[in-house]
Amino acid sequence: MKKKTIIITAITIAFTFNMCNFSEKKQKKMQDKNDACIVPINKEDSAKYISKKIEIIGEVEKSLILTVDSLIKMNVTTIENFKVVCQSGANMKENKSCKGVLLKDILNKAKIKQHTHKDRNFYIVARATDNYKATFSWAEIFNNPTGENVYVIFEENGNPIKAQGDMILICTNDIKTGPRHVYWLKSIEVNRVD
Ligand SMILES: Nc1nc2c(c(=O)[nH]1)N[C@H]1C(S)=C(S)[C@@H](COP(=O)(O)O)O[C@H]1N2
Ligand SMILES: [Mo]
Repeated sequence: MKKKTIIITAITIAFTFNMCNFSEKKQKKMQDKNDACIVPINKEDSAKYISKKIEIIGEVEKSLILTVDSLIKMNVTTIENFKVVCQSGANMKENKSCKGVLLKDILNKAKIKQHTHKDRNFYIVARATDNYKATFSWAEIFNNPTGENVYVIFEENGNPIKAQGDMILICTNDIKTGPRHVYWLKSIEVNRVD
């Protein structure tokens, strides 16, 4: 009798555990599907996300509206062999060359509102029209080599950016460059940490 109870209890525990595991796996699969990098978007739908301008807003002295034409007039750099690698490790895109302007130069033009020299706890959000976003800290841009690697690009392999246009924000020294590769870029927002 005792043995039987033990066996039934053991089976119940094993079954419950397996069910939990099963639903966890199912949940993970569904999440992966939602987070997938390759979400097929048809041409018409993707055209709706294209942004012709970027706004530099928030804690800045001068809010700016920039277009490809205004970037061309700034200090333009050519970036060679830039690869977009997803967090998953998948290779998404490879550019032989692209042209862009340092985010640092753009922020210096808008001038971050620093009240004192200790007032440097800002975070900068690069946001796209589909609300995809990437975040940088003031220190990364202004007190770290990363500042020399964050660009707003407007040209890939000698051509204007079309489907992902007009401008893309990139960070060339990230380990996985996919996450902070923001296409359909529409704004750069400067926020002070309270
Ligand atoms: N606006 C916007 N930018 C984005 C994404 C997005 O969904 N929307 N996906 C990111 C992801 S997850 C990756 S890996 C890279 C490359 O994605 P792609 O293959 O769609 O170009 O872009 C990033 N930039
Ligand atoms: Mo990704």
